[in-house]
Amino acid sequence: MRPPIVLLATTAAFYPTYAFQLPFNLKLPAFLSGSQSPITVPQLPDNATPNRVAIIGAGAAGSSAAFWISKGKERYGLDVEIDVYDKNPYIGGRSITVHPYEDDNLEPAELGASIFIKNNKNLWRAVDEFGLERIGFDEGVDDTMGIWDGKEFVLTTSGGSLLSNWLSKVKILWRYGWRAPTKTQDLVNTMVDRFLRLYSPATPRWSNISSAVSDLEWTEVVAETAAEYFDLQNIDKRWSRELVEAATRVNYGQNVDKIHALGGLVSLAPNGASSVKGGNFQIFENFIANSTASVYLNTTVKSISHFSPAGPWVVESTAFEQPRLYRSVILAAPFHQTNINFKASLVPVPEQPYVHLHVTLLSTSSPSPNATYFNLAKGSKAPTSVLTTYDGVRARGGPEPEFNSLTYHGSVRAKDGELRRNAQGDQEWVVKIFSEERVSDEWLQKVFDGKVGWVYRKEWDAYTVLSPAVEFPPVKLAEGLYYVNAFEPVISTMETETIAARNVVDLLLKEQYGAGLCKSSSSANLTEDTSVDEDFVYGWDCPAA
Ligand SMILES: Cc1cc2nc3c(=O)[nH]c(=O)nc-3n(C[C@H](O)[C@H](O)[C@H](O)COP(=O)(O)OP(=O)(O)OC[C@H]3O[C@@H](n4cnc5c(N)ncnc54)[C@H](O)[C@@H]3O)c2cc1C
Ligand SMILES: *[C@@H]1O[C@H](CO)[C@@H](O)[C@H](O)[C@H]1NC(C)=O
Ligand SMILES: *[C@@H]1O[C@H](CO)[C@@H](O)[C@H](O)[C@H]1NC(C)=O
Ligand SMILES: *[C@@H]1O[C@H](CO)[C@@H](O)[C@H](O)[C@H]1NC(C)=O
Ligand SMILES: *[C@@H]1O[C@H](CO)[C@@H](O)[C@H](O)[C@H]1NC(C)=O
Ligand SMILES: CC(=O)N[C@H]1CO[C@H](CO)[C@@H](O)[C@@H]1O
Repeated sequence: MRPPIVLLATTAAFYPTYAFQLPFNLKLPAFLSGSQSPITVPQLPDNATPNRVAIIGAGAAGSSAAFWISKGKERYGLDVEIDVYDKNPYIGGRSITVHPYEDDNLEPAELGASIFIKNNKNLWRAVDEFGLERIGFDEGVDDTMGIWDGKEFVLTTSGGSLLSNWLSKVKILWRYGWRAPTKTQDLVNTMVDRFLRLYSPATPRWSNISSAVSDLEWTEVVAETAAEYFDLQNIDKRWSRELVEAATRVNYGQNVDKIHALGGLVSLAPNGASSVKGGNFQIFENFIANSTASVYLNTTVKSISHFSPAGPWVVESTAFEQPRLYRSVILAAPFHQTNINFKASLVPVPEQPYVHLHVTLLSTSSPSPNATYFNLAKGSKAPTSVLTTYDGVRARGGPEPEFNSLTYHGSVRAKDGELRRNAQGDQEWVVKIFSEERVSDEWLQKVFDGKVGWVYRKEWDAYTVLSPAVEFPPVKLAEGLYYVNAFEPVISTMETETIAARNVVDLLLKEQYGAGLCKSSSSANLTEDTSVDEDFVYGWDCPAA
């Protein structure tokens, strides 16, 4: 029987269209690549199901998916075309920078995802392989950190922020005793050890998230709140309600009695946090550049339909006048935010709330925030990293902190390192504020003593609300349709998105091509192999066959 596709193909409905070829196959719609219309090359598909994969989203998940498919292609000698779509005009999604004063000559600041750690082996490896440069997150900032409860600082430390070096703060130990930090460090280490299984030759592979969570022995820590978990470990409540909460609020905008314990532990892990000089998005640009994907930016995918129960997928986007056919589709964006009209029967994806976050970047010539605002004595210096706890409200009925975090991030500098001075000849610092509500210009002038230079605001649906959970979104929405961001309710980071993408690609290559990411991926019994190289990163490297 002739596949129905041929009938439609003769109506010219599914001719592929090739637009302008730019570096790394960057294809922009015609209105971006000059006034010329895209050149249409009519070409009948040689069979009903073209060897083509659509990836929707060019953030950490989608860009790495393109990279992983290319790795698998190379290893198996597969012939697979890859199209990546993103509605944004840039690669990186929630990873993007802005330049102070929108001046490209100035060192940019991260507007979204900022930090990753050495144990984030995909990102770490990518930075090395792609010749990018890492910088310490708080490099050159000699700051003091305070935990603000809306009325007073429940804790202040000097020399480094909680973000990068939380445990080495002697004052923290004094306040909470030795046991809480030591025990917490053990719990974080255990979580990290389990996480590292994801890079081993015997990494878990999953077709549903519960199975991944169970393989990583995380079932318990995603099913209870951080508060419950730390209480069960007999850890001082003040420690979890103040210090752990400062970490969960700056990392995930959520309190310890709401966020799951894994979210709490991950928030405490950033020891030695790094960023990429010039912007983390460059990792994702390089994933794409080092793949064989064609990229369609500023292109919205409008609908996805199933051609016939066993036939190809039909993807309608703003890049092409005609829909394009695919053998498989990888959805690498939060399902409910895509506004894609799915005209097919899918495994239902439960509604997933995201934290709506206001990010305010600004420059100020005030070397520290207004001490009076923080009820400090006149003449004293307020901390330059202000984290927050909700415990003032919860336990003492006090006022709510007006922001989640307020952190200084070094001086405004030119790319050559030279300090930029404002019209008064003063140097300025870059400050980042995370808040649930918009912070007004008046508020900024008050908190920075009237010395505010540039201000930039952005609202994000930043990350999943990490509620305790025993059920997760489906990874496979239908035959040939895969969903990377199903992993986000477990944990939402750039790194875990690259891991979730790797898993989906492994699954897709297996199911659709009888292949995989690594040729030797089926070899069992590697768990026992303790001789595995520390530097081995599954996917980048493959176990010896
Ligand atoms: C302020 C902030 C701070 C953060 N801090 C950190 C941090 O320090 N470290 C860390 O690891 N993570 C951090 N995160 C989380 C991190 O950004 C995310 O976990 C990660 O970037 C998600 O990547 P993704 O590719 O899954 O999704 P996204 O980056 O959101 O990519 C999805 C892409 O899909 C595109 N898209 C959606 N619908 C369509 C459509 N219909 N057609 C075409 N394209 C579509 C979108 O335009 C988007 O570019 C932070 C996030 C925010 C917002
Ligand atoms: C999830 O996957 C595991 C093994 O991979 C399987 O045993 C289990 O039945 C799956 N659960 C669901 C709900 O599909
Ligand atoms: C993106 O495309 C739209 C039309 O779909 C156009 O109006 C807009 O200017 C483009 N954006 C950029 C940044 O080029
Ligand atoms: C500092 O904060 C206090 C209290 O909010 C406010 O009254 C004062 O005006 C601020 N100082 C400056 C210089 O803005
Ligand atoms: C794995 O180990 C078990 C027992 O240790 C053995 O029976 C089995 O054959 C091994 N499998 C492979 C693929 O080596
Ligand atoms: C698919 C692809 O382009 N892969 C290349 C990525 O970069 C490495 C080294 O730079 C090349 O060896 C691959 O061929």
